[in-house]
Amino acid sequence: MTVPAQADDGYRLWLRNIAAQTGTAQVEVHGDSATLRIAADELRTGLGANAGPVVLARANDPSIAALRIDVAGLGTEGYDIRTTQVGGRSVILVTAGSDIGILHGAYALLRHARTGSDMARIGVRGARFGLRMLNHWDNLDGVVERGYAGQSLWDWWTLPDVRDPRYVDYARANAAIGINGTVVNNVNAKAISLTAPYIAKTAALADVFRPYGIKVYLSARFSAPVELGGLKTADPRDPAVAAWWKAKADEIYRAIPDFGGFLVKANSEGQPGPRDYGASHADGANMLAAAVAPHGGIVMWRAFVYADTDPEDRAKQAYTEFRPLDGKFADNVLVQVKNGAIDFQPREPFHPLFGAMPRTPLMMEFQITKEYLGFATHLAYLGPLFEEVLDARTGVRAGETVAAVVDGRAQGHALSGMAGVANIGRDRDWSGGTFNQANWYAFGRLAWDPTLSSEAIAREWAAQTFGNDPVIVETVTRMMLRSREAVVDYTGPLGLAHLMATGHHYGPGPWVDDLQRPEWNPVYYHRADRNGIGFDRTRTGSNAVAQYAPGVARKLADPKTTPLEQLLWFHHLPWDYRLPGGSTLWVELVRRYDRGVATVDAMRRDWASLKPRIDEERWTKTDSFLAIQAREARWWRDASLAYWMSINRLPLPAGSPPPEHDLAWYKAQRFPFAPGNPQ
Ligand code: GCW
Repeated sequence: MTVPAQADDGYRLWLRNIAAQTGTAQVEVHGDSATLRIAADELRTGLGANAGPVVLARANDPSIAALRIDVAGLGTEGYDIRTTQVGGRSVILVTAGSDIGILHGAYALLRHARTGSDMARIGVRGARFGLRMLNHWDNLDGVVERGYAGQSLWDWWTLPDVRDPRYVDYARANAAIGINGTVVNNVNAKAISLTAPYIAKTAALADVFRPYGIKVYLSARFSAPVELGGLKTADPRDPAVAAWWKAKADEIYRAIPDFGGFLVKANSEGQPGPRDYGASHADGANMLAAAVAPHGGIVMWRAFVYADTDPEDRAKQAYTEFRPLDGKFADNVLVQVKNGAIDFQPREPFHPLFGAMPRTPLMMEFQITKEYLGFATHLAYLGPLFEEVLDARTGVRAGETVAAVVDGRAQGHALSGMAGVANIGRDRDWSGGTFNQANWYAFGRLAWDPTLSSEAIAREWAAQTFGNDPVIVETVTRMMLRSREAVVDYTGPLGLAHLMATGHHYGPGPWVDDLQRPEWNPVYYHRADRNGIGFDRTRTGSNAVAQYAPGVARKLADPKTTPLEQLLWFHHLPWDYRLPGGSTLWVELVRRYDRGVATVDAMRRDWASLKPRIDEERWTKTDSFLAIQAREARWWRDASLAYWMSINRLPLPAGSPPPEHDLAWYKAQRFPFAPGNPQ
């Protein structure tokens, strides 16, 4: 019987050391820098004495130059790890073209030690995406929009004087999974972030992150020249506006010489932008890009736009607006596109812009925080969601995947990247629950290497988080791999989406039909009536399918060739529509709701079986969370079915239990202080 892991509050994330029991490793460093010192310290304390000796040296260091290790193909952050002879003895050599590359190599070595995998298999690794970025939706008052792990980690009030040691631990955790950038303030930005006192605060964070290879970026409020500069306009074509931004960029770079650049949410959900002046998104992005270009900065311009005045299917609007701008963006601009065309739903087809703007680097935006997947309490491992999108075939060029579009090499783009909306807060365990840490982890690992499987990532995370006990790793991995599909099943199966309650987005609200903007209402998305359900996005409806490449569009235009998982996303079908297996749409819908509930029950049983093997604190918290999830999965299922039945008047298939309450009860539920919804 394995001894249960020691007391653990989850603070250490994937950096739990095994060295305590076995002494420290022998590590020899050639050269000196803050980064190399970190790499050496991490290995000394993190590797057991049985490992090593380890040598850290740049490939051109005289001590190893004779080995002629070719690091040219590794990029500025990649590494080479090998067992070889240095100075007459056999060592594990971690080398790279840069100190940051060596640091990434050191973390890779630690990961292999902690997961018990074969050192010989580490080899040579370069990052596939250049920008691997967290987006913090953190407000300056400490509230995190869609954050469920407590207050913002950044204590803006005491910065820049107080450099909370947690900032260092944040950088360590991120560097260990390859993250190299962080946007520290919300995309719903306040101009005050660009004032001198706040620049100084951000500069303090940048100082802490720098040796870990992590750059800081800021969300920029487009109207800042008016709000801070007293100008009459923020029109990007106005020379005074451009000059204001240029001076602002110069000011920022004086404080933060390696400042990364700006992220912008423009003309979306009430944010100001170039469209306010009749200028295009390209005009806006290029004006900002010109301000940061002399310093090597970049602009990430979000494509998440939909207008309240536009009657077009919301799923089509970003494509309609951005595709004509392909080729019009400056070289240091990336267009940041959410994984799907609506909004981080538990499942969405990949965004049709991927593949459709070959002359523009497109940055992937995922949501790591679980706004639509049960907040912090539901166990939903997002690895399979990320993987599904990255692996999707665009149909534009032979074999092209979304990951290949984002990587941009085929198009010769110098920039590439992936952003994840962070799930990090001041909670002791950072992410509001142990399993949420896995989503942060999986995001980082896939941004480094999108060919990794979500299963492999789950395994390595489980081993580092709970210890390398095969029973734990097997059971935890099984729970994780089923979990996201369970959420899809009990919240919106068969391609249904956007059925949540208003504002806070907590719990079901498929009946909501009274919000000001049509596309804010769940009824807009499911279109259920007496006869059928689903959004017709074929030629007879919004024709959103035509935004995909012809081969993909053809498949999606026919319900028979549309994957069941996306059926009602693209089609409005009768309740008695026959599915390939022979059952009706209604029966299959109910079956999936039931399956979602049953999967959560199975996850609970799995977790219960691990009680003797997992430390008390983390076991109990997850156990309580699973109890919440089991209750809320039933609530989602029951409320949704009560509502669908009020519309279609169909009975439940035999064996499927009736909803616990009547529809009026579900409609009457209110959640005034649900988290993550800034007031
Ligand atoms: O998912 C929606 C969220 C908003 C968010 C917006 C966005 C930051 O509900 O809270 O605003 O997306 O991505 O801009």
